[in-house]
Amino acid sequence: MSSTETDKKAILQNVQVCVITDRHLSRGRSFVEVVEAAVKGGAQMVQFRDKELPDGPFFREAMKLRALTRKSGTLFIIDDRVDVALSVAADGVHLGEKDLPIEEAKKLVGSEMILGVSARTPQAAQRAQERGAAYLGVGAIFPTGTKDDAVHVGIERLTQLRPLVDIPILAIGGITADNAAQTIRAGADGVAVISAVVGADDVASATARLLDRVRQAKEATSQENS
Ligand code: TZP
Ligand code: MG
Repeated sequence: MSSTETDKKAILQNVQVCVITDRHLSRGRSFVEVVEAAVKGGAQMVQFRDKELPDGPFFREAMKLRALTRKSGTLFIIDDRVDVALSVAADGVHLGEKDLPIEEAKKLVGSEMILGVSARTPQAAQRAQERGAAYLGVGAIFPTGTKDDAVHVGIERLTQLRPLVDIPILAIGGITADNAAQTIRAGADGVAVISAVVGADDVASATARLLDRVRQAKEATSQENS
């Protein structure tokens, strides 16, 4: 394993907050502005997600975000687009049910790139891990208006999936600073959020507040378990 690969995997084990972009919820702020603020607030992972930009503009935006996340040492993940993840040398790519199958993506990206996979069921979670997923996104934990086709699975799903895999689980869907601790207590290692952060008045403070809640909950859970 190269040292960058080791660093990447080490950061991944400790991701507490992943901020995901959304053009419609950003209140006119650019992707760069939102991501800069999220990084300032302490997000350890950023996912560039946009379902509308054509290839060229998506690539150029991804290049800008790659440059700034490289400077801060923040993990940079691209949603859906394996090709763009490769061309901008992202740290990883996130795949959902309707995206390229994990084993096909793995053939393209090799072992250096982090593969994040959305999983809702025990079968999907175990399969994803077996096929090389490095982390899971599990949700929607709470109801959300951000993703039209999100299925609300409830917080118990985290407790059900936790013992089945040993890769990090990021809870997603309707997560806020007020309910984030519950997801950690239920078994998540960290949270992935859109509206609670990118739609906030102050993106950096919203990120920092969320991070604080996750950190406290993780400390409390690890003390209880020791
Ligand atoms: N996948 C499952 S729920 C969701 C995604 C992308 C939306 C999360 O957005 P929010 O605003 O944090 O609920
Ligand atoms: Mg997808």
